[in-house]
Amino acid sequence: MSDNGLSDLERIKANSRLLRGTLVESLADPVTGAISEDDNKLLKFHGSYQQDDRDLREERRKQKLEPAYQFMVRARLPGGVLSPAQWLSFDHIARTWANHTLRITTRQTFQLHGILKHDLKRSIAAMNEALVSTIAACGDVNRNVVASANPVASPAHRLAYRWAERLSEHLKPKTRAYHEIWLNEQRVAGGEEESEPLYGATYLPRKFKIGVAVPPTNDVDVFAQDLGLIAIIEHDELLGFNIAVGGGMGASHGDASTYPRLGSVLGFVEPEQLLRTAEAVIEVQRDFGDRKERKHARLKYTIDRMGLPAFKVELERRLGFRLQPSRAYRFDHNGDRYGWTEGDDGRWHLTLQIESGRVADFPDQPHLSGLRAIAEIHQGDFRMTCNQNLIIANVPTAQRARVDALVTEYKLDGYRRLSGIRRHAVACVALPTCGLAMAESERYLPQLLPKLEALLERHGLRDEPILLRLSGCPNGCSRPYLGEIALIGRAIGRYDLRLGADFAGQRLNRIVRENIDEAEILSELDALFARYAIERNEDERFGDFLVRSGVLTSARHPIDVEVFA
Ligand code: SRM
Ligand code: SF4
Repeated sequence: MSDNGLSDLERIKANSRLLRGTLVESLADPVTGAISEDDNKLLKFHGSYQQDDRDLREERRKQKLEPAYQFMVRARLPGGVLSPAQWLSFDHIARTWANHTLRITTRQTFQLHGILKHDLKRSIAAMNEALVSTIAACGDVNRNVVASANPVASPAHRLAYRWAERLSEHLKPKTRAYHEIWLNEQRVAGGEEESEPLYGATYLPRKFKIGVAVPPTNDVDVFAQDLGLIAIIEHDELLGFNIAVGGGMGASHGDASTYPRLGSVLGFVEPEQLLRTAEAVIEVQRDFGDRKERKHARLKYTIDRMGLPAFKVELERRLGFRLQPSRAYRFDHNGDRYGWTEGDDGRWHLTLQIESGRVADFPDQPHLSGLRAIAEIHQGDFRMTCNQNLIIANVPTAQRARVDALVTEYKLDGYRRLSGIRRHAVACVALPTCGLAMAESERYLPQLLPKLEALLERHGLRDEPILLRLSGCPNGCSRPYLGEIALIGRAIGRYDLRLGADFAGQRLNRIVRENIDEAEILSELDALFARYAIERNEDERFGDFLVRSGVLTSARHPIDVEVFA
């Protein structure tokens, strides 16, 4: 903490000359594979994290070597859309400088892992050559704006996606630091006068996330966003958006002052009011957010401290207009629809399941090569989903058979045989790259799923859709507090079991058992599956059953979406 009580990061941001710090010097230092601690923090704003391979940590320590430093790079792809040419560029970067995998994230973009310091600049430059930036993919700014992954069911869906793109662009930091550091832009005379009109020199107190959902699909988990936008569409016309504020997942074990929170629906705005409304929400957070304690700095805590009515008054004061009452909407599901669907314009979209979003050449499953082969012939685009899956989108009818043949050849056709729980399983990255992981997640999912499937099968529930979310720690990158079943890592092999969210992302789950191992998890779930199979009402989802049947007791914080207006 600095002398004035502000968090250290506030000092680093203030002294950074709009995110420059000494990144150029740190990157050039040949003595270490790492960069300086302060630059490390600034690097996030540029879309990259310094990590080290945790599988190798102990061995390298014994050998008195520095940790195996490497960098993760996250792209900024609003709405998760990229062209085949861009796919091929990412594929090339992954195979040349990263760990030969592409990782689709829960915010529908790519992460590349395992890039060494001396390859970082050329990797980021190569992404920019493909017209994809990484600026503000991480850091205390507005991040990649997510949008429902099928924006082509009607012209209004297409418009909702365009708004995600516009928001992302509009709220981007204005500093030229990124261009200077990664793209060799020369600093222009008078550059000292450069400013950040929206963010100011210290940017936001914490990360900020926006998502656009198109009911009835809540595939983006709109209530987990700092600013959730619910598209209101009538007769194929986009009327505007309900806005939900203060969603967020992150919490810390054993600290009740941190908690997941669902966004509160505050009102409705018309499309032409949207950019200004998003800016004003960000301004309130910028000016009222906690800059002393980063644990309490997200918008959700700002709102809970101010109170929702006071937050709304402050927001409307800045806007100079009143929000309209929120409009009726209905979400009925989360998750992705696998297989082929036809768009309004006669083009086709194929949703593939990508387990934990990891695109790699696995033994017997050459997915990275397969998607490269598809990108080479594909005439439409690719769309990543917030459930870490992939849509081969906008395929002309004449090309469907060709795509299908490649999907089969490269064993990307697993989506045809998925159990209900596998269709809806999401796991965060966790070990070995995530520095905050307490337990396995992505690497545990393939072991856990067959065991859960065996239990479900035994109770006749194989095809029952159930939202399963795994996170290696309580930060909640797989949005586990919205899982009908969720495991949250405590230590290697040990998890908190949470149950009872709904299927549409509108109710948080509750903690049922703390710090248990796999045997206890399976035995707990076995008993509940048995009851569910016998006692459920027709079409009743697992999470809803657990709540109705009284299996779950009450929660500390509100667990349902609050509609304030
Ligand atoms: Fe996350 C931190 C991975 C979505 C909440 N997240 C991290 C870091 C960068 C670890 C770190 O700080 O050192 C992880 C890097 C792991 C690695 O090795 O790649 C990481 N988060 C991810 C991804 C890749 C998970 C995935 O498996 O797909 C997702 C990337 C999203 C993107 O493309 O931008 C990812 N993270 C999320 C989400 C889900 C979402 O946004 O919809 C959340 C919960 C929503 C929220 O923000 O409240 C989330 N990540 C966090 C937090 C907790 C924030 C908080 O308010 O407490 C942290 C830790 C932090 O910020 O201090 C974190
Ligand atoms: Fe890492 Fe925790 Fe996020 Fe998983 S939930 S990626 S373990 S920070």
